[in-house]
Amino acid sequence: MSTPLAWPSGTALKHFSEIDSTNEEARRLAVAGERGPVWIAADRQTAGRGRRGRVWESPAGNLSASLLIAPNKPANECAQLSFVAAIAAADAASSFAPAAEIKVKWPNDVLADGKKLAGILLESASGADGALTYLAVGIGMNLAHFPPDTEFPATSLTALGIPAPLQREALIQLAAHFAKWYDVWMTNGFSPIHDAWLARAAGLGTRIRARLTNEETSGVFEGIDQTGALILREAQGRTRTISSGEVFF
Ligand code: BT5
Repeated sequence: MSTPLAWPSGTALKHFSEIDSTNEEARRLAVAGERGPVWIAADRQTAGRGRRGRVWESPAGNLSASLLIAPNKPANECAQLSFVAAIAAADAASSFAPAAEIKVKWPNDVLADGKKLAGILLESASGADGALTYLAVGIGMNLAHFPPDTEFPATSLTALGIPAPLQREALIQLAAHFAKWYDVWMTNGFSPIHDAWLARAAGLGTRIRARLTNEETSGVFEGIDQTGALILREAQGRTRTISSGEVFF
């Protein structure tokens, strides 16, 4: 398949040189009635966020962007879009770093040569009927810089020896790949996304450590189920599915 380079038709773009968080801007736009699709990109974020209130370092030179959409699907199905985003970000990264080993790490990070290159944060709000009023798919990719002191080691395209693409070029790749995989998901559901994600999964079949809310466990990473939960074979062959947590190899 040739690399899609075109900006997805019908999708708007809002660019900021500096913003608190592109996910926060998506929320503000949604509150004001905007339903997208619109990509919100910033050269740098002053309050970039990760999951569970963690900080996402977003200096100028990296890619910080969020897609605001309102898929007409239930919230639990929309959560699958974090896997769509991970595959899209991995494909975009591969287009710039064809020689690097680009993998996805559960639940939705992108690794380059075993280190974190990109992170994904989905945020949404639902109406009284339970349907999503908006979804923000936030993606940060380390084009030029990475923080040196993270719990899980990080990297950037520059650190891999690749001249960092301009943020605009990286965003076009990301938006194009996301649109391609979003269409696959809309048309055929999660199954092809599940397969595409597993084909890129880091640590599959190896022993991993999983940190859950109140405990840590370890076992063999056997795959993900049809909801995206991680399947872990613990000692004594007991299989467990984990729907949220952190994993370490
Ligand atoms: C994530 O969280 O990986 C989700 C990151 C999402 C960022 C995008 S940027 C556009 C949009 N707007 C936002 O405000 N956010 C989204 P998590 O898995 O919780 O990882 C956070 C952890 O990764 C931190 O606690 C650090 O240890 C580490 N970290 C922080 N900045 C990093 C970076 N630039 N590269 C690699 N690791 C980083």
